[in-house]
Amino acid sequence: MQNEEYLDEQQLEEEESWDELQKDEKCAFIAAIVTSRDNESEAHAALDELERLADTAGIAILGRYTQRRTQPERSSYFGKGFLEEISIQMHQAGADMLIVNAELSSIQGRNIENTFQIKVIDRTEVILSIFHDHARSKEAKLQVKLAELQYQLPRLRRLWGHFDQERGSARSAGGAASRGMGEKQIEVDKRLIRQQIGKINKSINQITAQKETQRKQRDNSKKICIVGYTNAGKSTLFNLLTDAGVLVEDRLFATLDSTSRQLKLSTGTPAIISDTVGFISNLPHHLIASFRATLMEAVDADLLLHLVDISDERHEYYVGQVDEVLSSIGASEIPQIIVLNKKDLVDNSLSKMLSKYYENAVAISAAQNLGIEELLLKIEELLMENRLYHLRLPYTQNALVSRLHEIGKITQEDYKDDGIYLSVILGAADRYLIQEYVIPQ
Ligand SMILES: Nc1nc2c(ncn2[C@@H]2O[C@H](COP(=O)(O)OP(=O)(O)OP(=O)(O)O)[C@@H](O)[C@H]2O)c(=O)[nH]1
Ligand SMILES: [Mg+2]
Repeated sequence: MQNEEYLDEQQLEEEESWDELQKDEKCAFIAAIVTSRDNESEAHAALDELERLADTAGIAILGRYTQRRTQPERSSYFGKGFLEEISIQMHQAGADMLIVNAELSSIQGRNIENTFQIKVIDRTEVILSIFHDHARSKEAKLQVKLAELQYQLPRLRRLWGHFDQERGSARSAGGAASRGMGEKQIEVDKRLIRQQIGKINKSINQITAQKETQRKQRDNSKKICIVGYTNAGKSTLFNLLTDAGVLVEDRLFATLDSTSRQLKLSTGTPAIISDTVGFISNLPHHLIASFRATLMEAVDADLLLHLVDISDERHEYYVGQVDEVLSSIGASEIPQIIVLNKKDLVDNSLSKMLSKYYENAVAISAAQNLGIEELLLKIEELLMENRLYHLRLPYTQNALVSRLHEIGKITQEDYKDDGIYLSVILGAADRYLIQEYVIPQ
């Protein structure tokens, strides 16, 4: 039964209102501000990443520019002279738009477009458009739509600026009147967008509740979640471990949905492993909020496999960025294995050095099936956090003794006058059962 309060897939397709990136606009310049605090090579690496994002979004980059400034210009982000120069260069090169490596305010975007006749989009819009194109499931589509609407809401004035301009030039005497109409329209649109946001939130909450139920049903299984920077090889590893056949591609954000499968561990402990959406530095916060349901997979895990592409020289920076996202979603306390992937592409000495450098690290190649045995052993070790405990239990705790036989491995059992002496290997999750009976060593 279709509840009209909820958005269905068909509605989503019909309400396709994402027009920031037109499909025929395919050439761009990219630009960034470099401040005195920024490291030059980091700034260039960030522009490389933006170029990669643009490429994934189907935009060719014709030129890249940086401006040195102490801080961005409030009204136009870049300085006037820089924008004038860029505008000339862009027209000469036939570039359709400028991509800025930051999140622009509505005013900055409007000023750049109106004063310098440059169509401008920011990094967030590029990421949103990639998410938009890659979303397949109803859940992912809803989540992307929500992020898009939240991004558009404070920027409506800029979008309506185009409308006012057109009206103004068509009827020069009616400029003031049409500006007034634009203002009214902005109010109407804002209300409509807020309503839509409300509906989408309801639908997402419904999906979250369903997922919660599913999670509860598999509650006795250990949960492992593969996380990492986009393109690190998460889906490749997931497929290798589970034969799931998830899409693997050499492009950013190939995966937006989370997929879960059973993982067989040699101890026989039931475990569920999930592949999920990749992270990126400065992930737009609307996307983090919208993808809450998907990211819950990580928040809910007993163990994170934090995949790192060690063939990329920025790997250490990526680890920091992923940790930042993990902490922003409340997953920083979950035990992690640092999985150093793509070791087939680097020197043996580097992967060995990095395995020592990071705590709980294993070097693998998901594509070449190298190091997987060692990874599985590490997973078991961390997942179970198995430890040996020496206990003395009163005879009234007979039921607990039977329980420990079921869930742990008893290495010694002695029935003495003052109680039952047990030595038991137990996982961390069950430690609470025995805490008060542990004999201090
Ligand atoms: N050489 C090499 N390539 C790998 C390895 N693992 C993955 N790749 C390649 O890296 C690219 C990205 O792999 P994916 O598994 O799609 O990466 P992902 O982390 O799931 O990426 P997103 O879902 O886009 O965030 C693909 O071209 C893979 O073939 C590896 O061990 N060695
Ligand atoms: Mg993937």
